[in-house]
Amino acid sequence: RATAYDPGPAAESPHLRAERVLAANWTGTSTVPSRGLYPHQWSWDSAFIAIGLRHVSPLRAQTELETLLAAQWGDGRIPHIVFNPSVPLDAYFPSPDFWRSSTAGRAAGAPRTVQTSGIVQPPVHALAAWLVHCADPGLSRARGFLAGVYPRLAAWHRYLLHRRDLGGAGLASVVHPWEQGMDNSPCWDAPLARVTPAPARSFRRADLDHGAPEDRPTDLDYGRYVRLAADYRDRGYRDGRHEERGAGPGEDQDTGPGGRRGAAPSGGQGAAPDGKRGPGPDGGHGVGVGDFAAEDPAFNALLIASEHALARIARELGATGTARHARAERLTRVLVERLWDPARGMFLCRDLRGGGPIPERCVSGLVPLLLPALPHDIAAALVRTLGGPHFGARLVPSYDLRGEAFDPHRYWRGPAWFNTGWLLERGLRTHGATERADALRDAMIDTADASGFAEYVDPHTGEARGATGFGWTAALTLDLLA
Ligand code: 9WN
Repeated sequence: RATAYDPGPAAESPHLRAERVLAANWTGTSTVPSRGLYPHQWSWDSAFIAIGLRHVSPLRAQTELETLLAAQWGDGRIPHIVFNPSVPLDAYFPSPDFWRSSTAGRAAGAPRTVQTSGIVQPPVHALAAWLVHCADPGLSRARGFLAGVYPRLAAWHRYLLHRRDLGGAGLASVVHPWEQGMDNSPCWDAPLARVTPAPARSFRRADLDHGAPEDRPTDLDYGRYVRLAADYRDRGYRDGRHEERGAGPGEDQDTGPGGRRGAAPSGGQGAAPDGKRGPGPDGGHGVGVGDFAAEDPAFNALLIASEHALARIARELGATGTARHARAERLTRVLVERLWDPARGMFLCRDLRGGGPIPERCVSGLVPLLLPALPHDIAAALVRTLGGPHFGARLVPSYDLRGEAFDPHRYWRGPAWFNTGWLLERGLRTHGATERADALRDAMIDTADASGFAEYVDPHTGEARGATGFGWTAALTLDLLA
């Protein structure tokens, strides 16, 4: 009932509605992406959620990241899902009994007490940690937030840059479409076509209890996701190329006070004595190597952005951060050399299992706009591509508006998502396209609120698809409003 102090719904703002979503999705130690569809903690969701949550409660935002990092594996990987033991097993597939992290992942240092998946997601975490710190440096220092997370974030980057350098050029690879986070993107159609799907009767898709089949990946996609994940699990979550020789170079000087190198749970990552990388691309099927391996521009751009953030964190902790900034700049150059496609004016994914560059325009190929050290001509080309015929909608589609596989409703095959929109808004601002950034920000705030904070929307009409009350949509709206 309205009182003098409660003026009622008319006075409610998008800010309050977004806050309410985050409150409803908060479990006490972290935030679920969606109460129905995704009832556990997801890795890159938590990073985006923390970025928004810092405007509501810096303490909750710090806790969000600390909870995730507490489930880190000994080899440095941050698992893509941390399971909530009080949620029934059949609420989400694949469940902990599929991943079997504490047994199958033992050699890789999976935690014993918490159940997780064994794959990873894009490394937004150091960027999130830095932004969360900046929201309330006093609280952060009083709690020792950065000193606590720094060694784990450093071990995470080390894992990606060494164990996951499957192409040998210095970039991190993903070994499953779920790792890149844009599961059924048309970029993955060709590499996935080589994967023999697990039989449909061997698993039950819990996602279809909550999502419309036409908004979700197909059964055939799922068969392939299951096959790849089961194969990786059955290899003990080992990462191939670098496994036998240990994870490489000693470039992590910026540990900062209290930042012990390799302070993540032990997993035996000895540095290669010579500090050099292994031989060039082998396109290979060496020991412990699976059927899917790819270099993705968004995954690597986020790693680079996070490496810049880690440099700032190191500086705050008393080190110089110089080596990390230099590494981020070097990786930016490698990203351009390896994945830039001048003809299309965007970055492409690279299929490491023999296919080379993947000639599909996916939103992932625009995300490097985020990087401050991107050469000017490349940033300018990306801005043009973003406004051109392939991506020029009010909200940025996840895939080429003119592409053969474009579908405005199906997940990562066309709908606009708010995390990629948020990254591109930052990218436009970073490279001086302020009006474009403002227009995108306004469109995202309006659509997020009007759609009930949808998981994704039709890029033309803004119509809600997937889940509503979605964590990162609400969180990033709060950040855009701040
Ligand atoms: C598999 C949680 C996650 C996001 C991903 C998104 C979707 C999961 C699924 O949901 O993936 O990880 O079950 O479809 O594609 O980006 O992190 O929100």
